[in-house]
Amino acid sequence: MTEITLIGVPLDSGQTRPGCLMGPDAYRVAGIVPTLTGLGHTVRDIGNVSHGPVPEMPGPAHLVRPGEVAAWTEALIDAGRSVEGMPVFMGGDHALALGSVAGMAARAADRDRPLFVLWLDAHSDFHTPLTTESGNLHGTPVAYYTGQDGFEGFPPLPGPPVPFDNLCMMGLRSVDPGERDRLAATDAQLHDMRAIDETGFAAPLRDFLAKVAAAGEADLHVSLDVDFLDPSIAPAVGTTVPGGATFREAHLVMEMLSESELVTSLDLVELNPAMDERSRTARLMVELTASLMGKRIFDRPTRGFGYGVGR
Ligand code: 5AB
Ligand code: MN
Ligand code: MN
Ligand code: MN
Repeated sequence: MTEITLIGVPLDSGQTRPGCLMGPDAYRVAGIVPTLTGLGHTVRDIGNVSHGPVPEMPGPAHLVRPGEVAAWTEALIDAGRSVEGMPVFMGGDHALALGSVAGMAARAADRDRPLFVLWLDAHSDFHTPLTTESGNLHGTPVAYYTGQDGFEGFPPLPGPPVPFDNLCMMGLRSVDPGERDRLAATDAQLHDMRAIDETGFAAPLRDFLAKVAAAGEADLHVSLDVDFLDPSIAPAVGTTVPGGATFREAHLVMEMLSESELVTSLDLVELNPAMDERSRTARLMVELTASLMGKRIFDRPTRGFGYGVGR
């Protein structure tokens, strides 16, 4: 069983629509603590973290609250790096992943392990402060933690940048021209919905998990953006894009991740409770977290199940 640390991140400065700052409490109201303890885990909710002083930032004038995002990044690197067991970052918009992933990369390096990242999102979030048209920094975390230029004024990465070879994205269906070619030129494993329509999620996910397992002692961070899901099942997000993962597809992804026993940290991001319908999106995100943390229909072999290598 896993020691889980819930970290509330009431951050909504990565974009302009208010509401994401209620995310952590929406997960609590939707029962994330009893759901996870009911699966046999030890759960510690450390409450909501806050950030320190907001710096003056250089960079383009159209950036939305860059100083706040920089301050959050610093705070989240600190909050995550020293956690033993499994941190779950309850957002908050996706700008939280500048800090969560950078912190997890540093934590992995502290333990002499590589960090792998599974990015479940309609968007590739590969803008930099210099390429973003919207100015919304929730569209930039992947560029930050892979060490791209353009993040002047943000905290320097506290550990190694995440190598593109260790990054897998699934669910992509809204990639801006400014991110597309730069991303396609990398070694990241990019599974857009066009590809998923053809193969399903299982085959490419199995390949990625086999790669993580083959790395031996390694950490795996999963970043789950609500808009990975189809808006018909998950309406509570500012950036809905049609054609997302269905209820069963999303659960299958989580169940396979659980069976792999490889996941060491998680982001739950972009939930906007002000846009929810009777908490259904919050409850779905909690249910998906339960599937990731071992909730099963039937028990089945776990260690090495389907991935070639056990741990
Ligand atoms: B999210 C867009 N690419 O840069 C931009 O929801 C959307 O964290 C970013 O994935 C979406 O503003 C960021 C158009
Ligand atoms: Mn995102
Ligand atoms: Mn998104
Ligand atoms: Mn969004």
